Amino acid sequence: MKLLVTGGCGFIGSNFILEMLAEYPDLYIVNLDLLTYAGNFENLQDTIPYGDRHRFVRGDIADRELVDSLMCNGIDAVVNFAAESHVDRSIIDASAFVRTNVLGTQVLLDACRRHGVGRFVQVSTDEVYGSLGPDGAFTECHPLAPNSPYSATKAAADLLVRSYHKTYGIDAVITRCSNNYGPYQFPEKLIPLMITNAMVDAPLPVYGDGLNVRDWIHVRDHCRAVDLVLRKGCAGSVYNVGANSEYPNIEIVRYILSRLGKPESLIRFVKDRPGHDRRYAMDATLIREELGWEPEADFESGLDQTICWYIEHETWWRRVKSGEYLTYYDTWYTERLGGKEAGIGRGE
Ligand code: NAD
Ligand code: TDX
Repeated sequence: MKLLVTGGCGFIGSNFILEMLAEYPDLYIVNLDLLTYAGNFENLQDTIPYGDRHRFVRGDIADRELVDSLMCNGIDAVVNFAAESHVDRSIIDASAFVRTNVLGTQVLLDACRRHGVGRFVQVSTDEVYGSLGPDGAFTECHPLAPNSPYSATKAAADLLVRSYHKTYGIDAVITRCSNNYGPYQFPEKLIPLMITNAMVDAPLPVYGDGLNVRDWIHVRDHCRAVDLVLRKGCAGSVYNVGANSEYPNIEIVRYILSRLGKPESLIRFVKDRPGHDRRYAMDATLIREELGWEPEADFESGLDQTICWYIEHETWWRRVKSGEYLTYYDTWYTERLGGKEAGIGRGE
């Protein structure tokens, strides 16, 4: 099988490629990634032993010519991880989100159509459903009600995928997963941001009252779900993915501090994220019952392993937390934390 994986140098894409190469000796992967601020070729160092079974192409999923040239070389299936993925950045400027998440998906779908690609997997998110009250969980039938520019572009992409299936008969499937954690996550997201800030005694910015709830899943469990959907999912279906692991943000932040032996005085309750969804929770009954998927990681030990990974990979995240990251950190956190404190978070 020859698979085109987009966004394979990001957090989930790189974990997926490594898992897939190890699992399937007959699999060849073309990895199309633009290497934006979030893409890091270092994440794929462990693919070296796999030789030509992993081929990296630097480029844009919205570049029609390039995508066409890759697809005309006998691609059997596409897994689309490539995206602008951070809600806060989409609040600062949504332009790149519209280009990559919406236009990029359309370009990939058009190329699949032209070249008769057998299967298209769109990696989407629980955020397309909007926000939940204190009870219940999102099923695949929940109406789409995205609240951030990020989630609006992901929802738009999902609708394009649906329409290409209905209109042109493209064999497409959508996964919608809850919040991932694990190795190689970019330290702008809650868990790696809190771990890496705490490690250098920088303040930990918690939005609002810290009681927003997220439903956490280990990245490897998400990757196994995407693999199952790729191989066995029913064309035209949506599959929710989640591990029934809901926690308020503040509980996670306190847990990280206790594991690192750092004081809770590092916590700062800061101005909330605009449009901040209160709670996400996924009902993953369909993928469990239809495809037999089960999450393996338990949250506490998965988080402990993740904390250890960031302790052991300090060179990795220190390199990542430089350059463009500093500009972003200043733009988003300076006012929230006060100039001097933001400086500590950027490593001064
Ligand atoms: P990430 O930001 O870590 O990685 C995104 C990757 O896409 C990067 O390697 C980047 O270089 C690449 N990319 C961006 N624009 C591109 C373009 N125009 N052309 C080619 N490559 C481009 O994101 P992630 O957390 O790994 O998320 C991967 C996918 O999973 C996204 O589609 C996201 O919406 C979805 N998702 C993420 C989570 C989560 O908790 N992180 C949860 C559910 C769904
Ligand atoms: O500094 C922070 N302080 C804080 O309180 C950051 C960065 C986050 N938070 C809160 C906001 C959320 O309630 O933590 C929670 C998690 O935030 P993020 O890590 O930014 O994730 P979220 O907005 O929930 O979106 C994530 O899950 C769904 C991914 O980034 C998306 O790509 C995915 O689609």
